[in-house]
Amino acid sequence: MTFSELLGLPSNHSAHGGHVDHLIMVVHWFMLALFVGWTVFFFVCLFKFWHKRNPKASYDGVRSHLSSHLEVGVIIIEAVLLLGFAFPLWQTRVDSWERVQEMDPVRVRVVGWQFGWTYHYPGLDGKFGRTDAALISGTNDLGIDYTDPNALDDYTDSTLRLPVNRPAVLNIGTKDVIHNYAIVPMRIQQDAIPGKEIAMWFTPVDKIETSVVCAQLCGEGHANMIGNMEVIDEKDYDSQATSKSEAALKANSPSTAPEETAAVIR
Ligand SMILES: [Cu+2]
Repeated sequence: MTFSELLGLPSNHSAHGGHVDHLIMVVHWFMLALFVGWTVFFFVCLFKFWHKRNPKASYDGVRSHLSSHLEVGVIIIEAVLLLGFAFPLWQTRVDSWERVQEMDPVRVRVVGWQFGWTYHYPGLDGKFGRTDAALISGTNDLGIDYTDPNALDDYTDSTLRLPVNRPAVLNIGTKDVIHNYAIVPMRIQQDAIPGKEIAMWFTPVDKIETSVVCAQLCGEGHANMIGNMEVIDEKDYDSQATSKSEAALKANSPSTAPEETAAVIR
């Protein structure tokens, strides 16, 4: 049994997740050491300061410097955790942004709402169409502006589909309140802030079907914000993306279906 299984964490399926698990493991061993240490200290105090052994209160207090040394020891270990593990992990994440751009990542906009997630794919042109909250309607739940040429081949989905072993950049946003988009098996999550789009990225390394959740209490239906995620073969992903994008282009192009497009814009 691995340490993450012992903690009840689902298995990791992303390229960077092993480092996150390692940090979680180190922190837990440290907490265990603190727990054992403080428990021993507690019982030593019970024994040493037992009222029968000390009928009269001491007004001198503690003379030894042991507790100071222990405190300094704890500070050193915490500093090692922060500077030796947490900062480098964060630095690798932040510094990899430029590198990820050069690796032809898959891009998806993730839009949270009360209570679910909708995905906006850029289509074959790789460019997201403009969106405007004023355009949100019963038939256009993300407010995509179909007068923007980049929007014509965009499509939306309620399932997140990504190709395996290719970096994915997800832009996290929300239509209403603050949510938090979390994919625990990918060891990644990001707050969804109204009016902002914040990118997060990771590389799925296994073909799996799993779920995403909202990790920020956002209302009475918060617990319903479980969404599906599928990591599939790059070939399957490409053929799916192509057919959906082509279908969207056909449906949204003004030349082929002017009435329908007008209805969508309205
Ligand atoms: Cu939520």
